[in-house]
Amino acid sequence: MKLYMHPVSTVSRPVLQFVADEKIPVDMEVVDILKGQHYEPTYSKLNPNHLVPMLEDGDFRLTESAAILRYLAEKTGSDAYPKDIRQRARVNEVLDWFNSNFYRDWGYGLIYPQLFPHLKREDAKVQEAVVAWGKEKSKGWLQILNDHWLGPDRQYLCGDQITIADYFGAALVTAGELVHCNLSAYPNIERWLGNMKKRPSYGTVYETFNGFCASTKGQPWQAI
Ligand SMILES: N[C@@H](CCC(=O)N[C@@H](CS)C(=O)NCC(=O)O)C(=O)O
Repeated sequence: MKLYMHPVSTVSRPVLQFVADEKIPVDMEVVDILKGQHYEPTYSKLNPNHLVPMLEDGDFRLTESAAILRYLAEKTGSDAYPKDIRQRARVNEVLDWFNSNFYRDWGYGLIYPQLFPHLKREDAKVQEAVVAWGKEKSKGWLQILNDHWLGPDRQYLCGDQITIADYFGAALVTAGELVHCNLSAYPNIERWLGNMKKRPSYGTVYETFNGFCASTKGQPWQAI
C-alpha cells in the first residue's frame, strides 16, 4: 500500500499516526501541497480532488482521511475500530462530529482563512467576520468536546481504549497550534491531547508539523 500525504496536513497526520502505531506496512509518498504539487498532472490524474491524503492499495484508490482510517483498521482487524456494532457506531459518530460540525468552524472558519492565502477572503471586513464567526462557534464545539465527548474521567473519546476517532480528532484539534490557540480553559481536552502526545509515534509523526507551528509564532493571530 502507498499513502500520498503531507506531514503538515491536518488530515494526513491521523492516518500517519495510526499507521505508525499499528505498524501497518505502507509506503509514504509526500505530495508537496505547499508548492502546488497536488495540481501537477501526475497527482491530478490519480486524485482529481487535488487533496491529500490518498491511499493506494493495488488498483484500489481511496480518498477521505476518515474513510482511509476505517479501511486500514478493517483491513488489519485493529482494536481501534471495535467490531461490536454499537461501539463501532459510536466511533463513527465521533468521526462524523469532528469532520462536519467541529472542523467546519475550527479549520475553515478560525484557522485556515488566517493561514492560507487561497482561503483568505479578499474583503477585509468579510475576512474579519469569517474568522470571528469561526472563533465563536469553535468555542462552543470545544466546550462540547471537553464536557460531553471527554468529560472528567475518560482517557479517550469513546472510553478508555484508543480508537481511530482519537487519531482523527487529535489531528484536527492540534491544528489550533498553527495559530497558537491556548486550550487551558478546556482541561479535559488538554488531558486527552496529552495522552495522544505521549504515544511513541507522536514525536516522529508530528515533527514537521511542530516545526511549521514554531515558524508561525509571534504573529497577530486570532486564536482561542
Ligand atoms: N475531506 C478531506 C479533506 C482533504 C484536505 O482538505 N486536505 C488538505 C490538506 S489538510 C489539502 O490537500 N489541501 C490542499 C489545498 O487546499 O490546496 C479528507 O479528510 O481527506
